[in-house]
Amino acid sequence: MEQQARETYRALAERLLSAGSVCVLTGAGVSKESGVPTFREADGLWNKFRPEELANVEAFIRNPERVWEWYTWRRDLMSKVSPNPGHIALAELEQLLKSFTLVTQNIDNLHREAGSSDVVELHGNIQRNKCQDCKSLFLPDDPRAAMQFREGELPGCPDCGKGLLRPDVVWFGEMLPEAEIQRAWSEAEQCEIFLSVGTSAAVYPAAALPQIAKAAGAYLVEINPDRTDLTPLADVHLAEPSGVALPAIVQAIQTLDPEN
Ligand code: BJW
Repeated sequence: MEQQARETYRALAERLLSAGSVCVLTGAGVSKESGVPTFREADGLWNKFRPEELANVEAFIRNPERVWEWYTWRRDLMSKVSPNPGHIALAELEQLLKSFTLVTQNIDNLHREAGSSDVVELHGNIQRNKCQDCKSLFLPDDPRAAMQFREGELPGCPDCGKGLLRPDVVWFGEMLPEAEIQRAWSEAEQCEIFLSVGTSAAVYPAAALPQIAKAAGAYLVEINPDRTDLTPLADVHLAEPSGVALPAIVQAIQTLDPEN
């Protein structure tokens, strides 16, 4: 690492160690190095598939088989990948810092698999199902529910007996889970440092969180190899993959504070 980059990471490590509270928002870019595709990059999902046919309720009502086929493919893909050094570094930061909140837009469960114990999932989790009608939730190991879609066999809700099960993810036009968005909002408002990592910051309300943090006086750090609409607002833009930048931050903290 060059001297100037080393100095940037050292200065950030000092700020993080002395901060009262740190809030991190992650997006699809954090899981890219694990092999999970992003959405809006040239090779992203929304350049191959139409969100209006797959990620909204009307599409599910019109053609549940098509939506289930797509989510079964993605569930299968996500079940085969592992956390990368970026996920692991975030789990380490939870241990190293005084007060640390991890908010994610990702549905892939990789933050938990990496060891993060407290993850605020804004867009749900692909491992769970929920009933489209009565909203009952079903965990992957629930013995009552036929959790998987098989061709010609749409899973029905064992609670209400009427609705279709669907993946417990947030589609366009749907509200985010109330407790999660409220917690993320209040952490963004009161944190001293906000890190926006691997997200295009294009989808609201998640994209408002770094803006809220900055407006409330937080030091804003963006980690993304590319520029986004957020970049001009950021106090520091680390133009690196998160699997490089986040472990470098952890290493800089450990160098400053060898007890950890
Ligand atoms: C790396 C990297 C590496 C690459 N390291 N980085 C007009 C204005 C404002 C808002 C709206 C509007 N029209 C409609 C809306 C609302 C809408 C919205 O925001 N739309 C925008 C697109 C304009 N939002 C909603 O509908 C939300 N609900 C809502 O607002 O409710 C209130 C309401 C109710 C009724 C009517 C209207 C409003 C719900 C949003 C749900 C989003 N759902 C998805 C799918 C989830 C399930 C699934 O996965 O199938 O969530 S869409 C998709 O986008 C997914 C993601 O979580 C989300 C964000 O994407 P993310 O994570 O930022 O990924 P990318 O691909 O965009 O970016 C990746 C980044 O990584 C890139 O920048 C790379 O450079 C970077 N990168 N490698 C670090 N190694």
